[in-house]
Amino acid sequence: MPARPSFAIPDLRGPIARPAGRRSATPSLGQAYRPVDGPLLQAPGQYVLGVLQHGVDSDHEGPGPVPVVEVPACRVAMPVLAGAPGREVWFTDQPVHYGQRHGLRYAYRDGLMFGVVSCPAGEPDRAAHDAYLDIVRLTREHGTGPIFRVWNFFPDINGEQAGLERYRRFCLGRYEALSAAGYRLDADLPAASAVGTHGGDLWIAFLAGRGIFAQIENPRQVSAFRYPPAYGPRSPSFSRAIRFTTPRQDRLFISGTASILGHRSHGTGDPALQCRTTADNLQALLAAAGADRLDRLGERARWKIYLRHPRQLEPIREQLSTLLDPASPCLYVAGDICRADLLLEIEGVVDL
Ligand code: 3EB
Repeated sequence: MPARPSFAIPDLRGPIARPAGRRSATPSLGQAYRPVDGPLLQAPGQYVLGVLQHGVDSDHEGPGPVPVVEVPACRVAMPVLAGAPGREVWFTDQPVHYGQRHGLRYAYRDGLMFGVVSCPAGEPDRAAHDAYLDIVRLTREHGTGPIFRVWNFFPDINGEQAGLERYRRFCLGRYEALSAAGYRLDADLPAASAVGTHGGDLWIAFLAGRGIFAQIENPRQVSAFRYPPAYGPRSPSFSRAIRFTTPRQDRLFISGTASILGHRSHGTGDPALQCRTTADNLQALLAAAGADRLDRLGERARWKIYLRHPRQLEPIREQLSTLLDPASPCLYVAGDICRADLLLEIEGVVDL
């Protein structure tokens, strides 16, 4: 089991891209769950940054349902189970430039970037390391702010490989890349989700932008970047939530949140207890961010719920309908949570 990765680690230390000079205000950022077979945009004056597409059988399948070729789209094999339509669209209020570089597809406008990268997932540590370095390079070249929200998807996340769980290998590569890039654990880490798919490549989607960032940790949970070594040779490099503030908006990006108290999984084998604990964790995080209560956020919140066992959909959905505000859109998808004993994980975006 390597405590260190087998690859060379370049030194990318330096400021997290804050170039001098006059700049335009960061454009506004919008998010919506849209039907897979309908138009991407909802209204005039909206411009698509990118798409997180659930509910495809494989990322190698056919031309697929994303109609606009240059739009960065993360297409992952995670069946849509219920709730809101299965295509998460990120958009802005200014026309964007679409580009492609080192296998990354991105959309960029005035310091704001959404991007997607995929690569073979055979060695998750190396794949994560290289993908994160490419993302850091691209954002620095464009002078965006830091990466503040990341989605990580790859197959067989709980499988063992040469004596180390694939998720822990992924964490190793991500840690080495972000620390080489000068991201400080207790200040700069993005909000994240890391979920297992049913096949295909490693997919990483990210948002980076210029604005004011606040890292928010959960008082009920040990920060993931401080988990003890029992959970892997390098701890998971993410913040529990990032508050992103620009002159035009104030948003809370909530990482995948699960039934963990301190650093321990809680309610192993008990989906009802895991639901309550996860909701309590979300509630504590919202309180730490000064947000309203979970059960009265209405359309100011949008949630995505990852379920390990699709057969547990109905009881979990029924229970969450009493814990989350029914007016908050919820998308349920199938995915493997990155600890083998966890049954669900909930991520969200909240307008403050
Ligand atoms: C946890 O809290 C549960 O490795 O990026 C949730 C969100 C989890 C993100 C990640 C992992 C990650 O440790 C798992």
